Amino acid sequence: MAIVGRPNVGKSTLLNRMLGEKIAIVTSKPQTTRTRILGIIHSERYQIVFVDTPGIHDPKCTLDKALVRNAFRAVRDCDVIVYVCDATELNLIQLDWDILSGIHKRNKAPIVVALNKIDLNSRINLEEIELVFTTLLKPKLILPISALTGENISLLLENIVQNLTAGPPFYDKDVITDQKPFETAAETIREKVIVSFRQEVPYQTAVEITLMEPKKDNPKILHIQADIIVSSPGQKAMVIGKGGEKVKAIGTAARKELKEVFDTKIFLELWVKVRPNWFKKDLYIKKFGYDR
Ligand SMILES: Nc1nc2c(ncn2[C@@H]2O[C@H](COP(=O)(O)OP(=O)(O)O)[C@@H](O)[C@H]2O)c(=O)[nH]1
Ligand SMILES: [Mg+2]
Repeated sequence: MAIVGRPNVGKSTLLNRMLGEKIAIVTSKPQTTRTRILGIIHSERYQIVFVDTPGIHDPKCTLDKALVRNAFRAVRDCDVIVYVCDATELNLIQLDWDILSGIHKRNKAPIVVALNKIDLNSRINLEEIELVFTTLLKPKLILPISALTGENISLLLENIVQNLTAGPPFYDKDVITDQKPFETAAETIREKVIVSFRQEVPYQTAVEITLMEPKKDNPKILHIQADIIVSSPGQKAMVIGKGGEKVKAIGTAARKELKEVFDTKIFLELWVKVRPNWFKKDLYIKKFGYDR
């Protein structure tokens, strides 16, 4: 089943909430998620494979196009679609409807609409929203939820389970994501960069892990080397900061979280590198793993 919707509506938060673990990075900025991320829920009765997707929007550059492509790819082969909209942005509901129609053309799987962030807007007129969606598509359910507080999440999960098609389990019980350790490391570092900056830096940053192995002289410590890729010398100066302050803070925050994630001491080395306009170049988008 796939989680889709516009950027910043709370898709990754919902995935993490349903899994009870942080799999996908979450920030307050749109276009944080770049690839499809799998999360797997195991229970006695079922196994649900969730796909978190980048937000669907009007793509402006090569990277954006790849992100929207990744989202639609995930939609193509799933058996339930959870469409997330934002209860604080109901003025954009027409846009949601357009996207949902586009999805429906690609896949006729049952649709569950999750109206997220109701903790911020409890005075919604559900009937009005139902009217917008049911004129053409017939969603199985429109459910107000809060991914942040957990409201109605178990109800949502129940409805998803009811609409799943039965099949043999695909994954072992201890597998909860298809993200590889080096990808998790790169995403964790990228999250720390994104939250440290406004405007262009977050969208024009990539993280590439260049080394990840137990330290030679002390195998209990995981040695991670990563390049923070930016698209201009100005951005490089910003990410490094005065006297290296900024990159140091990013490193500290990332190391702290990576220690929890990998449950071991981390030796983290960060390098800031410029690849002019990398986000407009297919070669780099592929190299950094953002087109899949
Ligand atoms: N108040 C509130 N904020 C939320 C909720 N769900 C997500 N957010 C916030 O919305 C922002 C975007 O969330 P994210 O999961 O990254 O959105 P995505 O781009 O759709 O994956 C973050 O700042 C989240 O903390 C919710 O139910 N209530
Ligand atoms: Mg996301």
